[in-house]
Amino acid sequence: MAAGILAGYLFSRFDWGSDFVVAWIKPWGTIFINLLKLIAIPLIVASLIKGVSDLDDIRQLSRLGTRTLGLYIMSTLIAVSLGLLVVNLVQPGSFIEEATRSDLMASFGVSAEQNVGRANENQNKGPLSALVDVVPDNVIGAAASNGNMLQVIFFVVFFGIGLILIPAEKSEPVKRFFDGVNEVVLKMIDLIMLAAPYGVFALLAALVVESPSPDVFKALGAYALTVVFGLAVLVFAFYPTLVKIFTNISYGDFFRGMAPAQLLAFSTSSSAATLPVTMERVEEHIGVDKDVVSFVLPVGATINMDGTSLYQAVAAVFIAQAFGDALTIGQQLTIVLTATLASIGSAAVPGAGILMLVIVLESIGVNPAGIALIFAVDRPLDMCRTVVNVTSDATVAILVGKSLGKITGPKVKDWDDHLVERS
Ligand code: DAS
Repeated sequence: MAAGILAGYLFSRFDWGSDFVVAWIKPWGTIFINLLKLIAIPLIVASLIKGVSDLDDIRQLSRLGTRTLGLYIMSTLIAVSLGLLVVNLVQPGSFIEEATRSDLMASFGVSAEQNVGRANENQNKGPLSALVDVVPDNVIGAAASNGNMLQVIFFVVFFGIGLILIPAEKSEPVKRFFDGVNEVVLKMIDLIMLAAPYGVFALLAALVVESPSPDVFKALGAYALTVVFGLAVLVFAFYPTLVKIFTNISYGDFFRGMAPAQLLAFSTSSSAATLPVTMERVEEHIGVDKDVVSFVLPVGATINMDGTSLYQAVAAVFIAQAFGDALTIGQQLTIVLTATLASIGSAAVPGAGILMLVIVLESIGVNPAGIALIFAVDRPLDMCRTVVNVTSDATVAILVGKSLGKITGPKVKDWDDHLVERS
């Protein structure tokens, strides 16, 4: 990140520097963004179909499953809505001055006509036009054309519903196939993310050379603070208050119980890597029974990412603002849907959130190349949103445990290392 900014600054000191960066360095950033856009559709197909079939397995677990699912989806919707609230209040994209905005749009190949055209197009249709636009008449065409991500999502969810309605002996091979496809796509993502430092370097060097004004970096700072503020409200206010109200577990006990898992989530940026510690903390130090913990938390690590969904809502609106694209209410409601679906589909690994952001941006017709704007600050934000993801999973496990009468209070190890209730 810093190297990219420094390189851009140094090259811009020479009259040949800008041309050199645009000709020989920026293309590597474009290639990196294209790779992210390339993997977006395979990722949404594989992860959503896996997500829908996972949801089906959860639904079948009667009370435990339906409560878990209901709370996870509710908390994600609240997180996305909070994200939209804070980003519309702070308006971090407005820190970019008009002169810089046109440089930025030129650098990312975004045309003002594109924004106006889409806005007019939306205005000229009837009240149900948004619903009609979601249903594709040709899924390959929808996948091929930009901005029709919602139509791809509609087909994939429809396919998933068909999958869970056929007899198990017929759906199992299909589920296994898509599990395999999901693994392959995740491996491709690992390879793409290896190129991330080089892609970010190239993108930032080009950004400094093509729109050198400091207000871009001021806007980036405002964006990062907006995300962190939203995440902090969730971790330090929303979740502990829910736990206090419904289980009477104090803030102190909640954070003493969760802190080791939250710190590991922060340092690894991976809910999956943190899962074993989250389970141990919720079971032994908060006191939720094993059968609830061993179901709710692994499911949460797979399909529940409140921090990621808040981040995607803020990032999508910020990028649109940076490109001078005032999103309609319909587009912002689309963000609620796609950010919720994207967080269900996101893998619990570092960087998954920014990948799924491509889906959210394409669903509202905002140029996904805009993620190059925010890539520079994504790593620290990934660490923060993973803490929220883990805390949200633990909160739902505690609430589900309480609702089933399966919280026995924090346990401690007695003299012969057995777990006993704390007296
Ligand atoms: N790092 C992901 C996780 O493990 C979250 C993200 O990328 O948004 O939860």
